[in-house]
Amino acid sequence: AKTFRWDDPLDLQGRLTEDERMVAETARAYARDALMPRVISAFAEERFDPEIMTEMGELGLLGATLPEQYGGAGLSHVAYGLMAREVEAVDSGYRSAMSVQSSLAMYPIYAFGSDEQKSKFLPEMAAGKLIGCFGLTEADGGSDPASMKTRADRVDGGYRLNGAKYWITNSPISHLAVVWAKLDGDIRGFIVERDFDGFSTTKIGDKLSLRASITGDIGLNDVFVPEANILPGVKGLRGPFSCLNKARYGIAWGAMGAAEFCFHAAREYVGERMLFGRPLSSRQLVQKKLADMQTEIFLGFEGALALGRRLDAGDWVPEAISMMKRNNCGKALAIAREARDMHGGAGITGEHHVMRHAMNLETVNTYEGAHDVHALILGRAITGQSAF
Ligand code: TGC
Ligand code: FAD
Repeated sequence: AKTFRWDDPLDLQGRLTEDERMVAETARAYARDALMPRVISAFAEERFDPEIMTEMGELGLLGATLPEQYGGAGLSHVAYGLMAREVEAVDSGYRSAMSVQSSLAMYPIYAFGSDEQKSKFLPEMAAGKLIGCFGLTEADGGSDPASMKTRADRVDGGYRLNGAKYWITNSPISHLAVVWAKLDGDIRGFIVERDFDGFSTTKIGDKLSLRASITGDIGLNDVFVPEANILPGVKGLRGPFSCLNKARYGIAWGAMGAAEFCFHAAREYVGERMLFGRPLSSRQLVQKKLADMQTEIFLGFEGALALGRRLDAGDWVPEAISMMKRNNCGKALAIAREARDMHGGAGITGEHHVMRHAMNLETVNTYEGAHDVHALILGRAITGQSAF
């Protein structure tokens, strides 16, 4: 007779292809062996080791869904999601670095760039030798990117960019930034390289979340961007949102990876913790918490898997991505907080990792479209009325 697997109750593993299982195994081994030993000190010191990018590149974790010609491996969206699950089980900040490089910096160059731009940037980005960042958000209102003030003006041979971006993952260590700016009233994408005059980045300090990921601003002070560096293939908000679709989908998997780590940690802890003469795991209240966590995590993975298969079939709508990004981030955050509680005082230490996950997931629930913003995207689709 079949036995119930508490750690894979709906047989997720059994519905992956051989390639997907191999990718997940590679990502898991890297995450556990190379990322986990670094994370406590990186979080404490607000440090991101840039060599993580070249390590990920060597393992094929960057731009993996893109064709081989551009350094990718033509992998499925499901494989990409599985990588996010494994990396975020260690830290949301490391998954951020991977998401930004693959979905927000490489993808727009691949989807909307010229052949020259693709050949010049993508292979080195896939290798992690060139680090990219994505500049959409501005300080005056991240949820409303259409109100951006950063602008581009036409000049001889190219464009002149002025403005500022805020909350940009990896900007201080990036070699290039995909910057979104208004040109003649239309939002356009520009590849701004580190050595362009007038381009600057500063690290944002004192974050209490995602401390193992570097976040910064971008200053654009009369930056000349040559004609060769505008993304020719897209105009309007569809440009940045096409990238966000990919990244939000990956986050739906990643957030659940963090929650899954917390679930395993809580299960182990309560199994060993003796109180009132019995292990905590023998208590009804505690068992209910574990059952709730398990249920939400595996429903979340089911939704992410179903969505990934739709993306692979090229048959999907953005609202479905909003649903899974929103649900999985909100549920993961609640699970991480619950796991912290179940660890008692020990839960606040770095050693048990659960509080770090909860702190990180506060950001994950906000960036790439805040929890309530995705509710409004769904609400608009359900009612036909915009409540933004
Ligand atoms: P709206 O009128 O809805 O749309 C304007 C135009 O954009 C098109 N569009 C999309 N296209 C493709 N995919 C999508 N998901 C799209 N959503 C919208 C739409 O078709 C329309 O095109 P057109 O041709 O008709 O003009 O625009 P709105 O201004 O009303 O937007 C509302 C809202 C709230 C949905 C939107 O602005 C939003 O999603 N806000 C959240 C902003 C956000 O997600 N920012 C993320 C910044 S990047 C980031 O956080 C990276 S963190 C990375 C990490 O470290 O992991
Ligand atoms: P606001 O837009 O000011 O929202 C504040 C609150 O208001 C939220 O709760 C929101 O849900 C709510 N709200 C907004 N509109 C409405 C409404 N109409 N009705 C009701 N409630 C509403 N951006 C990038 O471009 N690139 C990056 O690489 C990047 N990395 C990031 C890394 C970190 C660590 C963080 C924290 C953010 C990052 N962001 C990045 C920015 C991120 O996308 C924004 O923080 C996010 O979109 C929310 O914008 P905001 O912070 O300005 O909040």
